[in-house]
Amino acid sequence: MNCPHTAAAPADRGAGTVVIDPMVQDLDGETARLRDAGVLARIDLLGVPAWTVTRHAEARQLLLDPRLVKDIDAWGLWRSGVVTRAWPLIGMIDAGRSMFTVDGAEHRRLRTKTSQALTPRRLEAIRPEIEKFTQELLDALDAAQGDDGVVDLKAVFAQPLPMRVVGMLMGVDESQHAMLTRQYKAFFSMLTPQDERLSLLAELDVFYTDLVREKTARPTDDLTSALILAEEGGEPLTEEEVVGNLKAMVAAGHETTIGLVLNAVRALLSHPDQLRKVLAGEAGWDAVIEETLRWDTPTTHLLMRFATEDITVGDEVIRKGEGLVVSYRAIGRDIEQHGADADAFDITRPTRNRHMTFGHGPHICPGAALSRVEAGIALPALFTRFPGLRLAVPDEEITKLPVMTQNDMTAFPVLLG
Ligand code: STR
Repeated sequence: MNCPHTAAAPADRGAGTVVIDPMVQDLDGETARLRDAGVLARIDLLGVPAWTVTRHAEARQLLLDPRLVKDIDAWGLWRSGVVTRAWPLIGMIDAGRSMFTVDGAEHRRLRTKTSQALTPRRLEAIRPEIEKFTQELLDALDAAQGDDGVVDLKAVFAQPLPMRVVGMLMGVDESQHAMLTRQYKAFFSMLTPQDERLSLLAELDVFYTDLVREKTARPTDDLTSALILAEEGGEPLTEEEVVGNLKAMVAAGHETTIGLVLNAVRALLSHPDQLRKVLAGEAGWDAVIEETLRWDTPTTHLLMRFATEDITVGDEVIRKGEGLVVSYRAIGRDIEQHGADADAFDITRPTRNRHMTFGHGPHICPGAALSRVEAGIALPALFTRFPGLRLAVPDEEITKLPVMTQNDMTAFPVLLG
């Protein structure tokens, strides 16, 4: 078996294995194949075998199961040296010590301040700033129209907005936003050679470590400074832990929200009857946001958890040491959860709020409320300013970036009307 990224050929993957396409040529077809492969399906990630869970109910249960952990040292293929840092997806798992990679009591210690800073109530305080960024970027959209009137909604609007918001929150200066956008684009792209990915991750570590040292010397009112300062009577986070949380926040905070905003715009433009309902006030923007989160999840697959014991799921057993991916896109299309028409975008669907796109259990997305606030400001502002907004190319011509874990478009060319 051809397996270029690993030190040795992995064990037989069996006939039912779904090979995840690094070029993301047919996301809907792949999602359907995963669903057909079973509640628990075997997948191949660039030559590395893993399990994935494709159903809402079972994922919910597994995400609460303490026998599944984030610690990469619990992964048999890693311990045995079959998977190494040469594997292009390693940065999704071996991302440094942070709330993303630790479980149990230590996880609570790492995460509490971040989740407290991101409650709906606390977020009300930054709403005016998000509104201001949004208005500035709408002006930028207007100004960026080419001679043919075409402008890329991704590059000019959907991408910079979440970067500004998470930058403000974490205290990352605006002069660094373009660099970070470039680095994360290369990090996620499967076209980036692995040695380049590893060196850009090392550069980012230097950047974030410098930032944390600067905030340690001169704390401000951002979340990075708050993470550095000890709780009254409590243990402060180590520098490595602050850096880990900071990079997780910046990576997650900007990448996933791009998808949410763009996918919502795309869904509305391709379902004009539903857009009309929203603009007429017959349905809320919150319904658009929740149905988009369910139907076109920003995260396709979340890597990875490892079994510390054998875990039985229906007829299958995840053996101790094996890896489990959560396939959020397939879970959003689960017909048991959302009905036989789960593949249809319908903002009036009764189950639209009952999706699991932000995960479940201890690691549930701490930024969920923030992303809802961002999309809840950006979407109405965009359609109010440009009521004639439309795609500049046929919808079928929109392509996905070669990113295996995120649902990310290359570009989204629009006419502002
Ligand atoms: C990217 C690389 C890095 O330096 C740190 C992290 C940790 C958080 C991860 C992030 C990663 C990739 C995208 C993730 C994010 C948490 C939420 C986000 C997985 C590995 C999602 O897509 C849900």
